[in-house]
Amino acid sequence: MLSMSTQRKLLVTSALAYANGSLHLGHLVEHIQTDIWVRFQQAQGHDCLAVCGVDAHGTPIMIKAEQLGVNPAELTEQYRQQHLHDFNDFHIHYACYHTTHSAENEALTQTIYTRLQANGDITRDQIRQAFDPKKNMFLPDRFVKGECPVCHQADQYGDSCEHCGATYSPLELINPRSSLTGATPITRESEHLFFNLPKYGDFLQQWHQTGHVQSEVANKLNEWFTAGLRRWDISRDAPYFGFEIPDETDKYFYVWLDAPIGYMASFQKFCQTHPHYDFMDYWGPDSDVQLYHFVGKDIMYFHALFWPAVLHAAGFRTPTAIFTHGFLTINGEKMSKSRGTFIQARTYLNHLHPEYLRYYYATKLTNSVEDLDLNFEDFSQRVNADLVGKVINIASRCSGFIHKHFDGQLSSHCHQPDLYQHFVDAGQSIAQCYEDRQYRQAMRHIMQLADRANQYIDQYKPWQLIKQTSHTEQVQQICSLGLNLFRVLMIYLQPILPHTAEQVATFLNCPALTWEQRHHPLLAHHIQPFTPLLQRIDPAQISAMLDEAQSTSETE
Ligand code: B3M
Ligand code: ZN
Repeated sequence: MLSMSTQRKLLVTSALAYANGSLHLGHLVEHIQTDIWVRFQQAQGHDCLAVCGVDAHGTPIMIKAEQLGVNPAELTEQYRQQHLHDFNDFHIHYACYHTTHSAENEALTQTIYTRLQANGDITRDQIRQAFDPKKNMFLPDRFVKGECPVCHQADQYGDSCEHCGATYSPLELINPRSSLTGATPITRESEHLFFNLPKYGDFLQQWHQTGHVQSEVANKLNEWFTAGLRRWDISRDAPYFGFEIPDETDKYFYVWLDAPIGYMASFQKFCQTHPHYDFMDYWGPDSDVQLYHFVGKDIMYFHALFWPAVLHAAGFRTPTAIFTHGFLTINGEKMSKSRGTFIQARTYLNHLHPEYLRYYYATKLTNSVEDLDLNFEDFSQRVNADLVGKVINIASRCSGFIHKHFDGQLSSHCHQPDLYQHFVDAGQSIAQCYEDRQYRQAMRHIMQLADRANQYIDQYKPWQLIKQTSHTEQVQQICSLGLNLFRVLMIYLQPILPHTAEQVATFLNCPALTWEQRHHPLLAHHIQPFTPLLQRIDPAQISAMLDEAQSTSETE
């Protein structure tokens, strides 16, 4: 175990998914990336917690609840439960998976807003917006559609054109219409509240230049500084599903103000049942806890600009770092319902082992913002060749001899101490790859070790040696070392394959597979009978999943 002086305290988050839809394989890129990193930190002996939850507010959720004839709070709670079930089955663990529609989040949002007001950071201004006269509500940009004012492509959203990339205001669309009622929107003025983001420009530039964001993100953020920071509109008019702004009439906090505060609320909810964790120890201005947010590149803007400025202005600590990742593509393209590649988490779980996807994503994930592609042929090939053919195969090749000829007893002698030490020493660089979120590199290194273990078994051929009674003891030593090398590999794969790692600890009748355990080989040790741990993927499983995805998309 680490000494208390080197033990780190970490709080890690994933983005709060909107509570108006099921989790899909795209969401899982981030949640698996986060869970692997958290499990790695825990395997190192650090006090590392992950919190998350659902993002419950905003117009889309309000509209969906209305269309379904249910209360938005009930709808978001149903999705929160569904997400939790999916996470559980993917072995993704959050210390608390809360909701932004909570008393904790409302109180924290009000505290932060009151402090921003006290700083003089909140101002008021009239703005002109698209208003649906039939629905009697202001329309968010994505609820107005029309002809792009630049390339004249029809049926474009009110904020940007998917055809030519132009950005504009909904009021500039040609022949605009409300996507809620089809009505032609009118322009109406209303008073909005703004956060003085430009006041924190110098703080943010300094924050970006001191390692809190990846370099490619810092470069992107520079573009926004060059364009000039603008005050941030943090209010929305009724009707809206969110928190009412104190001392205002029919005005609500914009969903993106209270959404990241949801990280704080989720941790506060956790503290309510874990009294030895102190909220201000983690979120106070002098906190020495390391706070990391994993986010997708589409929402890096909110997490690297608004969020640190709001935290700093309100007198709370700022994040240690924002870890930004790319998007998932399937067979080289965006997930698409029409192409049958919009795959929900539950659809995958109905047909395939969750740790296959955890492993496959790990073989693709780096600490850059580049996208990662899921190709199902490659997916099957990698899982079958690497996990089943290389790693699990070591155990199945060796355990038979140990049970059939040695009654489950491992040798008291390490056949090749240098080879075992080589595996132990690799733990340093593999740990660094995990720490740096270079999972692809870590998987390559681990599979190289698996090749080395299989070469060792092939070199000594226990299946031939066992036929010569004079070599019986050597067979026990060779297979015992094979199983100890397998155990070290599973220690390194534990963050990826947590459930299989637990099964291996049971099979090898040993303590949980932590990093430190690799220094203690199992000698003169009794093991349990080997049970098949991971099976090869059958192509029929993939096609059954894709058929279900297609039919799910058609019925939605
Ligand atoms: N709900 C967008 C998304 O689902 C938004 C994230 C909030 S994180 C505070 O990716
Ligand atoms: Zn256009």
